[in-house]
Amino acid sequence: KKDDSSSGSSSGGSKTITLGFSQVGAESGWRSANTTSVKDAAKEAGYTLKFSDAQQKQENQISAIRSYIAQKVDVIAFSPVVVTGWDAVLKEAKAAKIPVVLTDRSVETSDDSLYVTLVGSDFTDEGRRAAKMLATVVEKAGLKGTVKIAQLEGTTGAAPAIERAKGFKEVMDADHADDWKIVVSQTGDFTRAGGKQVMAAFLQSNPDINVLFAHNDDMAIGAIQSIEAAGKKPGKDILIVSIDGVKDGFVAMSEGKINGIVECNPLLGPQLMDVVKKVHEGETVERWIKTKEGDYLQDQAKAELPNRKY
Ligand code: GYE
Repeated sequence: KKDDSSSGSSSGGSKTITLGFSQVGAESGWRSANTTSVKDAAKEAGYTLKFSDAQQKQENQISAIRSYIAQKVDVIAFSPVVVTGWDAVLKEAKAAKIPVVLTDRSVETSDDSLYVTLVGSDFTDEGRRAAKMLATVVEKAGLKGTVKIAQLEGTTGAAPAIERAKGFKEVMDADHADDWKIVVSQTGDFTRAGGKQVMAAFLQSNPDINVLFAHNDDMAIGAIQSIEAAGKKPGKDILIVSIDGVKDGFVAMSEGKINGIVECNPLLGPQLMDVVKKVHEGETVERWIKTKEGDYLQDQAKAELPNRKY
């Protein structure tokens, strides 16, 4: 389909697919598991993988994508750190006739032809599930009076941060408008250090917080350190709900420090390689290929822990 006669990767005969993948960074346990999954699956599929880590910086992702275009890879895949600002580089890929597949996170664009498909989770739904889970957690804990929520947001402008907050608020406004309140909300950039630091500040400014909603497990784990340092019991004095379901999150949950986790599956590699092949062969694929996920409460933590692969 594609004229790649000048590409170094087409060594005649049966040619392997060259995939350029620009990863967000290594900010969380989720991300490390995602990176391993992508690398393993590319190897398994027999593709040549060109991988780069953008260290959570959009400009690094843009230059990685430009270099994949210059190298004439067959397909470009990337997990965009933020939703906006991609049109120019995506147009360059389109002009070079290199299909682009989004993984994990989405982009905002006025031109739908700039990417083929997104392989990833429904973050708005994860936010809704987190709010519904919090209702169960609050009831189980017998928490009376106003539910005073601190929210640790993911990276500002990133799809999972925007959409998880949106889904959570949607359920909160619909079902708990009278008794739930988000009293503080700030980004912890999806990292442990960020979660720790921002939670310490929250506890200073709003010592009456009784719930933490963290957009990922790593920030919750960081926050737990600050909660304990403040002489409070995470999971008791401050109820915690987070998203991801990495092993360390399950460890904290089995210790009673996290009350519930909404799963977000990072093992997208095999699905991605499948889609890359189809796209490369010119097959039509769905616009959004969603990942399947579950919800876990504290009483399931010990049983589920040995099953966690990441
Ligand atoms: O929840 C977080 C990571 O985009 C779904 O990014 C991903 C998020 C994940 O840093 O831990």
